[in-house]
Amino acid sequence: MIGRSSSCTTIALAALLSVACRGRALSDAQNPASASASGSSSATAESDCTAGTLPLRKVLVKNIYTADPSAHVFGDTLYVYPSHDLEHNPAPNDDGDHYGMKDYHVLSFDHGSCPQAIDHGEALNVKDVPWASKQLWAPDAAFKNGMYFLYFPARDKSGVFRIGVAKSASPVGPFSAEPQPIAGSYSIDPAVFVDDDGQAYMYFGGIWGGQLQNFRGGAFTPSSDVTKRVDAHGTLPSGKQNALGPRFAKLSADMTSFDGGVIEVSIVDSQKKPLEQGDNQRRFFEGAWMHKYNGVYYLSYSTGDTHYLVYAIASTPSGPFTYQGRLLTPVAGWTTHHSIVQYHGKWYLFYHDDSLSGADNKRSIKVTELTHRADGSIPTMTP
Ligand code: FUB
Repeated sequence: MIGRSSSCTTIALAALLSVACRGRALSDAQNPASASASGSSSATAESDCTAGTLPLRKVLVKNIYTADPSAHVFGDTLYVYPSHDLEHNPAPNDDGDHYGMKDYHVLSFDHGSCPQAIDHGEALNVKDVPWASKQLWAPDAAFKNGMYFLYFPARDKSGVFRIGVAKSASPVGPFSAEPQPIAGSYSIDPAVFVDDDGQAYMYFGGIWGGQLQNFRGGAFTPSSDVTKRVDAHGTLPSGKQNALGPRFAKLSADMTSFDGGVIEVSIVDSQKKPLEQGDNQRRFFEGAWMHKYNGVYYLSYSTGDTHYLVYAIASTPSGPFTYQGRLLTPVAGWTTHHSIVQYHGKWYLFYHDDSLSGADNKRSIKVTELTHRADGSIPTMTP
């Protein structure tokens, strides 16, 4: 695989090799593109570390731009599956064409005295996905029966976002893509949650450039204006109507298809009234994530144009979810996207910002600690 370093290919050796993979000079941080071209490596400088803890609220990866971090613990190792932002400067638009990502890199963290991100190099490239044309957006991963699954959105050859799956025997890839997107999938930002009984579910969807509003009738309907969405086709609900919710599907036992139909998740307020589309401080925009704490299902997501990460809770994985509050105040940059993971007894919120580049489409992942109060609520964090 292009960009993969032979010294970082097998995760069984990751802890050992992390020393060899470390030490990329800080000057790479000022030029991620040049560092990326030279292949995989660790990206965190020793000076960024505090012994025994993940480097909190600091740029975790400096050799490439990374975003949309989906964190998972497989075995005893913390892995992050991010988007890989490119060193390019296209004109921004509401369709998100400036997020033109072409491949994925998987990261792992060596939980030594100074945990650091290890970049395992290219894990999947859009040219190796038979059905996809462009824009490898926010991915996620799951493990079942000895196999690792990478779930990812991309535009198909006709420009419609679908969700694909790729498989590997290794958590860091390389991943081999299925020839077709998951039947019945659409839009962006898959998040796969495996419940205590082993059943896996996918949450997905995103409005505006993520095209969720184009699937209100089931099939894709083009929209003439993705931000105003007031035409008869592919439009968002009006401000007082119920907001579009993330989509939810049960995954089949082999993890590569939906078992049954896709349903829309309802997010309601404390009076059990569905959030309205015009309530853009609270309604779903994109970037759904699921974690479970003390038997309660926590759905968290981005509010998009108001730039918050917020959460809602339910007693079942399909909801309805009751809105609770904000997880994270706005980061530097337009997009905000996260994951929540428990690792070595602590809970963490992974997120991204554009502090390294100053450009919306060149983001860098960070992490901060997340806590649950005695009543299960989560204090609002600041980036
Ligand atoms: O990274 C591309 C898109 O930006 C993601 O799919 C969204 O969640 C937003 O972060």
